[in-house]
Amino acid sequence: MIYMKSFLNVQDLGDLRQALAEAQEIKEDRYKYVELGRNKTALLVFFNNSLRTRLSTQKAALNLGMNVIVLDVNAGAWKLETERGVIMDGDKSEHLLEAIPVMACYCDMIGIRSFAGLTDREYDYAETVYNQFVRYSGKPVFAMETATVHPLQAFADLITIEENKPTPFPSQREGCINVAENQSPLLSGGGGGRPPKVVLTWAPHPKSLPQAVPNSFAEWMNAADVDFVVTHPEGYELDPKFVGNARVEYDQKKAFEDADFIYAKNWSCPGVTRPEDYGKILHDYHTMTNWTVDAEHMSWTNNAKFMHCLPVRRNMIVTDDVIEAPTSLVIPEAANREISATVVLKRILQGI
Ligand code: AN0
Ligand code: CP
Repeated sequence: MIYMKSFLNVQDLGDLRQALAEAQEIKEDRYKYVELGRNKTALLVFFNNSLRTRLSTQKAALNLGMNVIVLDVNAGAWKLETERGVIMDGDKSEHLLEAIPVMACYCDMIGIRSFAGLTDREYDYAETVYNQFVRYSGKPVFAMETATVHPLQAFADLITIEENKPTPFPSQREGCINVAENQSPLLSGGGGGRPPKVVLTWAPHPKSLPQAVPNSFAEWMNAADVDFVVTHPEGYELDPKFVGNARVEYDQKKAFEDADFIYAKNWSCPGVTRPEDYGKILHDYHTMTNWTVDAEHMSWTNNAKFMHCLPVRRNMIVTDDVIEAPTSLVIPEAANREISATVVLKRILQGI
């Protein structure tokens, strides 16, 4: 069992099968550890908007018997300066370097949502804001989407894929001797059928969005037992730190062939192959609508399930019919955010 002081990357959770077993345990009884968090307080700090992360992480803390404080930095707190050395004569009244140790006085762990600025790649990819919380709070810290990662989302996505992957083909099942009859759905299939084919596809969007969701999704899929393919227009190559040796296929149709899961997401230029364009939209989105996931795209797949982390812009990322189809997993995926957060906060509590 790995006790966590920081939750940012997939390695922070240790063995993924163990983590999935814990997710299954929480799913069977989400209040199993309700005594663990008694008189412990989680502080959730939001520098950016949120619906799912805000609600599911609060619910997770309540499942564990904790108290929760939510701080919306832009709605009532002093505006915070995050860079050291600046003369603070603008609209920012307080520096993060005082605010962090003060916030840490009132809680036992801190969750942080702080999106990429998308102007300074080095600043974003150094996780400058998150790391200041780690360094100056002295408390366990976890990411609720930081500049480059969204691990609570990726963990929920992995749980969702495990729960919905196709059952092994009969011939393979016969040949399989490793899968116990009573094995949990979250862990089944390991010794049996082929790994599911999971495709991360870029899709158009009118605004510049961070790379945190695709970065974490790629990182987690690389660590999981799946056949993982990434597809996007040229110029949107993800950072090698996250995409690793994953297969990249620029032809979206080819990528979709035989897919069991289509995971759609927009992201702005990661600045890997085009450093000067970091954080930018590379083409007018009106010219990229052939990347929108519609019924024809889904017809290229192996009756794939559709996934998106939400919030999603309909008829931009995905058409109404695809997101409303029985093969759409967007709601169970969001529901699993409560499960992933409960496992992560439980691990942190066990280490305090
Ligand atoms: C954010 C993003 O793309 O990172 C949050 C996703 C969970 N999305 C938007 O800002 C629309
Ligand atoms: N998927 C996700 O993190 O949603 P929110 O931005 O609403 O929290």
